Amino acid sequence: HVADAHRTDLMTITRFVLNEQSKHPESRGDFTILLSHIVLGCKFVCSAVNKAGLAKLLGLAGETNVQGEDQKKLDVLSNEVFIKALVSSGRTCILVSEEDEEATFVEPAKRGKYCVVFDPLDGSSNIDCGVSIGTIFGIYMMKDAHEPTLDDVLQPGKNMLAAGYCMYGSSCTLVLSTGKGVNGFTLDPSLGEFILTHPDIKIPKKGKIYSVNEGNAKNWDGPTSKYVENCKFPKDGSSPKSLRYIGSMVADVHRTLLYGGIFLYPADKKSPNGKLRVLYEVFPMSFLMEQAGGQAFTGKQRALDLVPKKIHDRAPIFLGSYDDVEEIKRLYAAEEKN
Ligand code: P6P
Repeated sequence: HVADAHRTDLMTITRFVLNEQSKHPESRGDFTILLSHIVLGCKFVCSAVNKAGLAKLLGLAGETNVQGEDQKKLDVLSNEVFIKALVSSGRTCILVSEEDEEATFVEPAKRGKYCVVFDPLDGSSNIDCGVSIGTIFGIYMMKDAHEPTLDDVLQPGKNMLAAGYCMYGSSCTLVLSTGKGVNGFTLDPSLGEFILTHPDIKIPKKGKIYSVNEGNAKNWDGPTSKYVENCKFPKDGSSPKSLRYIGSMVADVHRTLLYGGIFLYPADKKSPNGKLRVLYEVFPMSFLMEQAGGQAFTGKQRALDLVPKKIHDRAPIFLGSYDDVEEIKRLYAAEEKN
């Protein structure tokens, strides 16, 4: 029935968000305008990533072009596209990007009330071998109408108004939540529109897959080691879980969201706060997981309750199916007691 709807009643992401926003009588369309600029950035990156394979011929990003000029690397190019799109939307006041050491404060003339945190091209080290990569983003409302400061983006993830990712893989899929569930949209290149293809995504309560970089096992703490051991040698006689690890967060999280299971990037002796960044990796993915009926845990607390101190803070993360994350919470709680 989605195919039929696609044929005649095009539910584009813009229409979908307009419908959702129209339920807020006070909304003036600012959020819809902001989102349409994020969508524009995703369409651009999708096109650039798909051409990346031909880069040598076309002299596109990351290569030297026919004039021998160094083209920008895709992640740098993507960052510039998103910064420009977000500033030109006239709806943002602060931008935090994985690519930029400092936050971008939008000039007063173009300022709006939203703060956007994003990783323009997460997993970009995987581009050359064709593995799916993605853009991850989260949206806060500035704390109150004043001169914007970093405090406006150092908010707990639970304060986010929306979060999402766009995965550049065999198809270009944008997964979004504005706090009322999770919906997935697939880019129809012939229309240049994202069409609703995955309405109201719910993650299975329990999964059969665990997703972690086993290469770090030497450095894991007790609870993580015990949890992974239980995945491989279940004590209750159930069948072992399968290991699936792509090493590109958007791809691993997208599979977890659709198939169920758990994604882990734990702390370890080398990196006591894990590797993944709080604002634009941990928070958006945790927001989506909770909205889809799953949960997200840092080893100490609910991930969305964390209050970042710096814009590039890292945190350990365990996210996915409700029951699977519950299991790791039990192991950390037991460790607390000892
Ligand atoms: P590791 C990619 O570099 C990334 O930031 C995430 O997309 C991915 O989940 C993680 O790092 C992979 O890290 O240490 O397993 O290679």
